[in-house]
Amino acid sequence: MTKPSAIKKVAEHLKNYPEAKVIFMVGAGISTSCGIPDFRSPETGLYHNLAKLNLPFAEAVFDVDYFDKNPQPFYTLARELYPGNFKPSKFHYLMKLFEKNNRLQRIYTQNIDTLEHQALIHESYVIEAHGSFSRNHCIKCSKEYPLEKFKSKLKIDEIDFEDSDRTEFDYAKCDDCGGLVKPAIVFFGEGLPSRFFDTWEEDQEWFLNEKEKNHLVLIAGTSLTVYPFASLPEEVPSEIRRALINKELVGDFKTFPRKEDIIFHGNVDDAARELAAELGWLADLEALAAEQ
Ligand code: CNA
Repeated sequence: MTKPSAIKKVAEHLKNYPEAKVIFMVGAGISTSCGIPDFRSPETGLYHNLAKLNLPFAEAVFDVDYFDKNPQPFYTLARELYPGNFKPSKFHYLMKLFEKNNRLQRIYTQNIDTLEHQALIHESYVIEAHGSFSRNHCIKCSKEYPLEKFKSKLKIDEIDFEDSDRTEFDYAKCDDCGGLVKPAIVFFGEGLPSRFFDTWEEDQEWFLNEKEKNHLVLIAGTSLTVYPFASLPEEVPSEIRRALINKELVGDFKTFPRKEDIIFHGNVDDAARELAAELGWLADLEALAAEQ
């Protein structure tokens, strides 16, 4: 008898426990098929491509002090990543189907591309742990800066992808104090939104109060290297089953694997198709992907 594939195991769990819901914890790997590079994939990752921006170190693009001195690399990157340029992946639509079928508890995302929103997942389910482009503030006095005005500074309509690192920008500056303005994306050294911590606390209690329902945590498309997000999987109570869908083995799945962990080594969209098929949602998945 052949062993069931990892995705079949996830499907079996969800079929065996019809009241079980899923908490997703996701990262840049669920958006690479949309054309948005992740950070760390060799050759194609953003950090590889940032070399052309002459940064002193790759992470400087998300460093407030560096941004204050030279906002050009962040503007270049923000213009490429800005919401509206990309469509959700099959994996985003799979998460939408978990919502539609009343099997979704939460999505913790490290992504700043707002593709969960574009896949029409209700905002109450989505925790944008690293912020988003939906608001902008002065880095000196915190005064809010109008969204459309900031977008116009990025010159999104004038993208010349051939020469995207050469554009001179007219940087957005605060009307009150003249400080530089940046989107509400969490830079290195900045705190995560309080909603991230508050909701995770609630969800941990929810797990414990409803243990017998056998809820599931599904972690996908992340290298689990950016903290505190990367510690979420190890904080999942030991009674709750975890599954990893990723091209490589990462984080707590590597260092402290649990006996019941389910590991799918591969592409998130392939996993999405297989899981949708197992759960009888494939036609819905194809329809959602075709709509956009
Ligand atoms: P990362 O460190 O780049 O890791 C991505 C992980 O996903 C790696 O383990 C890859 O092997 C894996 N992966 C990539 N593509 C696929 C695929 N198609 N199928 C399966 N696995 C895949 O990214 P993390 O999200 O872990 O790092 C956190 C950073 C990345 C956050 O601060 C984000 O803001 C930041 N980021 C976000 C975006 C976005 O919003 N789309 C893009 C790039 C970086």
